[in-house]
Amino acid sequence: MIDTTLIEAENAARATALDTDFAALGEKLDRAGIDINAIVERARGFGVAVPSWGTGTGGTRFARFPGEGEPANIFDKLDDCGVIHTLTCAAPSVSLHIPWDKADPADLTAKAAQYGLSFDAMNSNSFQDQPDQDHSYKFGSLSHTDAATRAQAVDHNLECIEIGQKIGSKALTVWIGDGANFPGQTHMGRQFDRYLGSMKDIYAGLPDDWRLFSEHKIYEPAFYSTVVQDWGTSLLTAQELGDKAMCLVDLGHHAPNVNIEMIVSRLIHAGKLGGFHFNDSKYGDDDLDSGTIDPYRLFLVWNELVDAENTPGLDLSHMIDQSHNVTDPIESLMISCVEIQRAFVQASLVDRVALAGYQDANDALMASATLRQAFRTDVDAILAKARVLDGGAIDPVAAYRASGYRAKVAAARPKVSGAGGGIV
Ligand SMILES: [Mn+2]
Repeated sequence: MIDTTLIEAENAARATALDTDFAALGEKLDRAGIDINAIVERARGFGVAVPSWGTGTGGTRFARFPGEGEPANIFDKLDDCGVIHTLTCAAPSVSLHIPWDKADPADLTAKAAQYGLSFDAMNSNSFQDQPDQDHSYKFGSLSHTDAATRAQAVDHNLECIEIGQKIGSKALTVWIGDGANFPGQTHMGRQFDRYLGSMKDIYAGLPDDWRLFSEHKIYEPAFYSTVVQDWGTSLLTAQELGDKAMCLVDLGHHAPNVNIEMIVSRLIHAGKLGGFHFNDSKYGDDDLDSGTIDPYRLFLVWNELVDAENTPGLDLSHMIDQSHNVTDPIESLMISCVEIQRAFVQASLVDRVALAGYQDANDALMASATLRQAFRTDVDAILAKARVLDGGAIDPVAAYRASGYRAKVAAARPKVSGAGGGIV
């Protein structure tokens, strides 16, 4: 979908500047005892999964303004994911949402293979009703008071596992919209017990080499209480289910100012951190592009992850979960991949021996300065070099715009209606 000669031409125009910047950064890092090429290799080994639903324009509770050439189906979405990975070389997998992305598994794997893509965690959907389903999720799904509704939601999750097995996925993420809008509407204890019962039924159908991710969220669509409202409930769930059950942290699913990096540290301690949904937010679950609102928070999360990367058994799924309302989703996702990779690389520059010394000596000033020194390091040249070595673009957005991809697919894909709201 993106011509390699175009990438080469775009890179040629930027090669000299990159070499100059790379050499200067290499010298600077060398003075700190860091081999820049080793960091480039770390950057090259980094990957984050793109959410299939993120390739379309999202929306708010009020409206959705569709863009030109939006993907009409999962195969269009995979084409868009292929563009993102081709240019950034940092998005080698895709996370699917069922039933939105339901298709013949053989066709899915064939399409993904065209771009060297694989499939990360499957996402189930019991927060909206499908046209052909018997029981409504208006008052809940896995925690519904009605056993038949719960069974329907369990069966849907088992179907997601079945589809995932055919396309090489190894995990299921469960996020439910269940909760309450009013005090007294539900019995919070009995509702949680029903949820756990349903999760146990799903867990019983989980293959041995799979993991089940429990994703917490403080509010929305329920505005008084949600069943899995925070990492404590998520941890309780994962611990009660068993070894294959882990917690997934979505950066936007907390109250403002919550110390998410500390949650990360605690879940690592418990051996229950399984995955991430990256995004950024100002107020709530804003699903804004990663690293665009609070890049330091993203860095601090990565600081914990890099610090713990040699922890036995720690195997994280890195995924994006964003909604793009006013930008071209491909551009937003490319920028997000690069910003998440940037935070990972910056966290890799932290002098951990020095930091531990300052911490042990209670030198608060130098400890925090050690972190900020890594965060302030401009690693653009490392990220660009990593992309070039893997055939990607020095400037992914510029190359994408030069390719005219969006105009090309706009001519081929049907126009999508903007009617109705729609958070995705
Ligand atoms: Mn999420």
